[in-house]
Amino acid sequence: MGSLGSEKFPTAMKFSGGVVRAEALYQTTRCAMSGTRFASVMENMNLYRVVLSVAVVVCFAVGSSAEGLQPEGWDANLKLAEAEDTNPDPKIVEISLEARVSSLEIVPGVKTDAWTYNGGVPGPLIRVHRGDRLIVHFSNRLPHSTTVHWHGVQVPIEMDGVPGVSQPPVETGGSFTYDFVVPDAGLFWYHPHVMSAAQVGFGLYGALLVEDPSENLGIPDQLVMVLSDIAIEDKTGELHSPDSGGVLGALFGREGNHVLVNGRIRPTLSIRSGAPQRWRIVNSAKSRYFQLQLDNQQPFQLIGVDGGHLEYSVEKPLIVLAPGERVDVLIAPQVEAGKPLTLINIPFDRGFGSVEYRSSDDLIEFTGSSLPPVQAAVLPKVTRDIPALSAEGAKPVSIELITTNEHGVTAFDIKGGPFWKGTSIAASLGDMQLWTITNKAIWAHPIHLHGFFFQEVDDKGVPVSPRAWKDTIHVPADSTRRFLVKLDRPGSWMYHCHILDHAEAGLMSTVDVGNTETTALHHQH
Ligand SMILES: [Cu+2]
Repeated sequence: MGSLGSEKFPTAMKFSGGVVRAEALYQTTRCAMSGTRFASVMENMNLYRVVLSVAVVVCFAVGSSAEGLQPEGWDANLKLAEAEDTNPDPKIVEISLEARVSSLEIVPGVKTDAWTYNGGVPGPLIRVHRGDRLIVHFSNRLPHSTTVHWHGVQVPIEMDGVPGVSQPPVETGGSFTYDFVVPDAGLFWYHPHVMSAAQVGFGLYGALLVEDPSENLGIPDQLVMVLSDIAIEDKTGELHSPDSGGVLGALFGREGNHVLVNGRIRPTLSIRSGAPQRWRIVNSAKSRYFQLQLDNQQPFQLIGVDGGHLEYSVEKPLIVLAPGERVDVLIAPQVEAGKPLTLINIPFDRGFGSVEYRSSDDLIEFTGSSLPPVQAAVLPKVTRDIPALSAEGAKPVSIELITTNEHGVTAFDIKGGPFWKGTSIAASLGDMQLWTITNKAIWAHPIHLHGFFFQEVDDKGVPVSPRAWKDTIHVPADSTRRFLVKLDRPGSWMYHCHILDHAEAGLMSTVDVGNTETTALHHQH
């Protein structure tokens, strides 16, 4: 075992940064997913356009992008800065990304030396089209080494941003060029994989929006929301120490004392009541779950999750996002005159201590604009052809997430594969594996697999409905979850809890696909 890249950080955080077995195998990124089926979408859309245009005399030109219905500048209080594409080639997006400490006013009245990408929390929104090549000239001006991991993007292993596995850590003053094809549409995100609980907690995260040029839902009023939290001393603006609360803090998973949407505390948006909006949401918090509700109880139409659209859209009164997860929802918020509508976060029960004595947080306040309300907006139903993976012949892999107590120190462990003991799951290239993850802890664990999408299945191995491509799965306390995954790209791929304190307290290992020349000890059948 070699460097964990954490010497400059508190010893409590020593399990940082990833595995040290280095292997860089290359395979061109490719699209393993089938495209969205649009015929039925368009059918619904045409009906929807007619209804809308009659109701508000707004004309949607068929074949061209529709005009938004919201007032000018409606999203100004929430809009993310966008990374500038410096490459004239329409199929290449080339950007610069610098990690640096910047003084920001996150809590009103005080300055915080946050860790940022390009000076912002969150970092800039990166926008590409499916199939584009993304080139990121990354430079590190932080006082510590770092990397950039592209959460959910099916990159080749050497672009995965895990120090010691896919690349050396980028030292202070160093740089690295990430260069890969983005194969799938959806909302993804980027963050460090070195001291990730500390670095993400200090502000290092950003969204990557991958749009499908052939998609047309006819809802141009779109918000990208990066949900997070941050731990700041309110009087001084100082960041809390990443090891605050000691072992108990790590076991629970440290949550910040301020909840942020796109780096802002409780922003206000002036909107046109009843006009449909599309929200792309990522939970970038290092430990906090979000459970979203509109305080008028209006349901959301959930059309997509981590890996793009669902098999079919579903109506949800509440949206739960574990750390690392994303959703794509449609909503036509109804705002009454003089009565604001609030998007709230209801404490989600992720185990011991997570809901007791806690109240809801206000995330965004919507007020009604002077524009006339839009009546009878029918949200389009979205469908996608997602072929069901089959458990027949799949190799079973059993993972137990346990709590340990050695020498009086409580920690987490993965039975069979804690990474610092040099074990991992082995797979042959192209294997279909059926993972059974049993959580024996008193806290939930959102488990993220790098490099692949999977399908959650029931206890008979049948994909749950609606079928979805996922890369992060919520495993409640004292529960079991299963998924099927086709491991068709070589490399040593991390899987870990996305409560980043938990990952560093032991819930982190790899699945080694193909001849990675690593010490994979467990091949479970
Ligand atoms: Cu966990």
